[in-house]
Amino acid sequence: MEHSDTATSAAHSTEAQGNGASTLTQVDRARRTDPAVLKDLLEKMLLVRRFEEKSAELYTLGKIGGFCHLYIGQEAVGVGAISTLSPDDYILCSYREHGHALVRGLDPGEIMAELCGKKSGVSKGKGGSMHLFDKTKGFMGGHGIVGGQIPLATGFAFASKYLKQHAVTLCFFGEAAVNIGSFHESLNLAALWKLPVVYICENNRFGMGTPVERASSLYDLSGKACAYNMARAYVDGMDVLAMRELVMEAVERARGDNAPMLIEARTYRFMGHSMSDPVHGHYRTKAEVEEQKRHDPIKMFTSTLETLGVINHDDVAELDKKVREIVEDAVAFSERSEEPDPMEIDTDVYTS
Ligand SMILES: Cc1ncc(C[n+]2csc(CCOP(=O)(O)OP(=O)(O)O)c2C)c(N)n1
Repeated sequence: MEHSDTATSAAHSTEAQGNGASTLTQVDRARRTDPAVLKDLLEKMLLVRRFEEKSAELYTLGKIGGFCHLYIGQEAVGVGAISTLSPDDYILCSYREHGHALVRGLDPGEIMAELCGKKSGVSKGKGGSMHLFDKTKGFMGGHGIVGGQIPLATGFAFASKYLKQHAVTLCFFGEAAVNIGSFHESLNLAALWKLPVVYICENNRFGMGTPVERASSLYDLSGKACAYNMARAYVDGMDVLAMRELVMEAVERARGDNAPMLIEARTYRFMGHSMSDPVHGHYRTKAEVEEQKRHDPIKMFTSTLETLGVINHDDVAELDKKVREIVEDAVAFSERSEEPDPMEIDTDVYTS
């Protein structure tokens, strides 16, 4: 089958639509970005990576129950995108959301406690890995039903426009979700009603063990927006700065003109679908995963910053030490925390 990488534009053509084909390198983008921002992006990607590595360890020790989907390999997408938001904006994600929650500033200890089912977790230990929430930070989950967050995000965008809050909603989902009916219903209404929402499809190439080519008739998934007269772009999801620049533009347009957008971030998952799945399985080879790791977003970004002299080897070691300590403190906090009271099982189901 041929890759139908169409560059067809929707009627709301924007400069951003050319972004996927941009010839700018990461070094070019880094040169025009504040060094403090660059360091912050690297620190956040490192924090997510170390947190996820620790989560894998705790899962193996049986301290994390249920499902646990890691974000290793995809860090540039969440970090780049969320770095563009204001405190009043909203974020909705799939179950692969530990990284998004960390970047949004949810407390690492409370996230870890949630993964371990503890009372001090962000969802009182009753949601687990797939259901991280913090209303005070506009972090509205963590959703286990594939694509379930897409109509909810559309509703948040509708509400914030209706209430004139000027908030933007970022909605993250995997590429398998674009074949869910409510994805199409949501995009149609968001375009029709001009809602301030940016849909970010994290195309990590596999829905569990199914490669995207076996599930979607269109390989350029951003092209799905054309059916709804919506702006769209695809972007290298391994490049944190390309991600940040594109989402910044999309967020500004959403906030200013109430124009929604679909972004396809092309990325790769280095781990298995969830912790209970093999890394390679029958659907990809070890060699393929190793080849993809050459584009590790953290290694590439570190090398860019070193090339430009923004950081040196010692700075990286120091940052890494700092985030490892944050993760260790998060684990210690979780270990100290109590289990939820069984009598709490049916509280918090409905709001009063
Ligand atoms: C409606 C629904 N169908 C099936 C499942 C089972 N399931 C869980 S994850 C998954 C794959 C989703 O892949 P994708 O959307 O690409 O996200 P990724 O896991 O790659 O981040 C499936 C089919 C589900 N949770 N919900």
